[in-house]
Amino acid sequence: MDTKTQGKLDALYVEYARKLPDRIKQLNEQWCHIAGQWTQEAMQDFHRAIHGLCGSSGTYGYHELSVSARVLEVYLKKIVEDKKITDEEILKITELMDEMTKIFFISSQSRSHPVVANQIKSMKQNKLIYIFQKDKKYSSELKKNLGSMGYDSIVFEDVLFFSEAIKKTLPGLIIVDSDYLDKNEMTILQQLHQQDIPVTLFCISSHGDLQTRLKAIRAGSAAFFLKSNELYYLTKAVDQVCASSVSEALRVLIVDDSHSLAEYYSLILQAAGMEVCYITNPLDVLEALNDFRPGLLLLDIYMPDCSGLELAAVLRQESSYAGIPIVFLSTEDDRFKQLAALNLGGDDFLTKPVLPQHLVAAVRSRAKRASVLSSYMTKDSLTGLLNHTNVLQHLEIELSRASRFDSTLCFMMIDIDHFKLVNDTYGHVTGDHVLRKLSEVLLTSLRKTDLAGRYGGEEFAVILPNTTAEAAVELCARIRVQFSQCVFKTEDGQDFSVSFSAGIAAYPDFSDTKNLIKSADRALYQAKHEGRNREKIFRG
Ligand code: GH3
Ligand code: MG
Ligand code: MG
Repeated sequence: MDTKTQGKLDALYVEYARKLPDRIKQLNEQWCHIAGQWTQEAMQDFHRAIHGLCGSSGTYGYHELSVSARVLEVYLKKIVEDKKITDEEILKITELMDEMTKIFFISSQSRSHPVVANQIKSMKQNKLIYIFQKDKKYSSELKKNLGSMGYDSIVFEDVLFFSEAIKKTLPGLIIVDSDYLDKNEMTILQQLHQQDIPVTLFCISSHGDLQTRLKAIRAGSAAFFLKSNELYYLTKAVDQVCASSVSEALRVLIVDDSHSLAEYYSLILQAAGMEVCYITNPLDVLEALNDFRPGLLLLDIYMPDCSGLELAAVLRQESSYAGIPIVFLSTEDDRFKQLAALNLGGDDFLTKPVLPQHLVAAVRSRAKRASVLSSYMTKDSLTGLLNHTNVLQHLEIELSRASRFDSTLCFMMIDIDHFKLVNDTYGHVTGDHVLRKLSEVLLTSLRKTDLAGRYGGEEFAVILPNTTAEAAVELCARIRVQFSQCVFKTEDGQDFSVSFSAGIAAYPDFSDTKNLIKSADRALYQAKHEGRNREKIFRG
């Protein structure tokens, strides 16, 4: 973790410690007031305050205080639910308050400053891949492919070098040929697993029989690939596991009414390489979801105005947010409440105080699973780009954002020239290659915020937020030239290349999706009409 993040974390600790004595004092005053003049509302506020103290004090290293606040919190919860209080209960709470205050004064001297820096350092995405493979031709091809996607890989043929390397640097992924699974290497891999070392294992093999597949499973392999299949599928899967430079950093939206905790969590997640935005008012969530487009929501349960559970229920009823994973974060350790939270559409439940490494691991694993699942639903299976429906959905979202921020946006339709001829001359399989190549060129040429989709058979759509018509034309021309320079090979070794035509329309020239699409389509038609291999813009 960089020193800047550590500095900010330190500042949060100092600030928390500075305010804590006052906070304890205020809680005592609050309780004195309630004991003298009981109301249900005042009791709810008090319960919430103790609940907040319980979560935050644990996070900032006041463990004893957190434990004693938890005891008080559980007691208060029952009273809030009963909506009445007896004299004995008042006495008991006074006793628990005194106990907690005493513990605070005794334990604050010995507070442990959690070591955050080192724990998080190892949580960054690991882009190193070890390949265990004897077939030099295959491994060099694989290495090249992975390299083009931003991964470093090292090829091993010998177990000695491999076990030495593993001791020095852990890779993010190991790709092993099934030929190795009978020998010593297997033991090394099993040891990794037994030590709970988070390295994913992929198995590649020349044989797809059940015995080989079982061997792979027993070695802990997460996926199995036939070497005769195209490398495309393997590298795609690698990318899904390791998240490449092309795919966006994980975006997490935190909703927690405590400023200090929300900031603390965001620093931890940022240090682990994620993009984070937090809000402290749950009523701002829809706006934040729209503007920030998170891949995961970290939701505190107890908040004034609207609880995390209610918020989750609302989001689950809205189809555009139904797929977003939710991780609940709360001091709630009541199993039934947790189950209710999961029932309401939560994907996981973390109990405060959460250790930084648990927070990062939970967020990452939930987000990864959701993105694999949703990629099956939202992505085109041949190219991995957005599918037709999703292009339309995203265009809608981006347009409304552009209009709110008074910004520009371009929509681009791309259609491959004479593609029917490519299929007829070289075959459908070669045609599919061309489609995948175009999607690859698109993905590598676009910015993180741009969106590319397969609009139809050999038609592609690109959404370019924050882009003027002139810039879009320039970008399109660059992509077009790059694509037309790609050389394809037929099965009998013949070389050929392919071009495309494109139509562009811009917001605010056209202000709704329907007109934007229609105008881009018209421009495309014009480009075809004028001789293909060109881009046109429709100005109305
Ligand atoms: P133009 O330059 O006017 O666009 O001519 P074209 O031949 O590209 O246009 P047309 O719309 O007549 O043909 C599109 C072809 O795209 C027909 C169809 O077989 C092919 N196609 C559509 N989807 C796929 C696919 O998934 N794989 C392959 N290989 N071909 C596809
Ligand atoms: Mg077409
Ligand atoms: Mg075409």
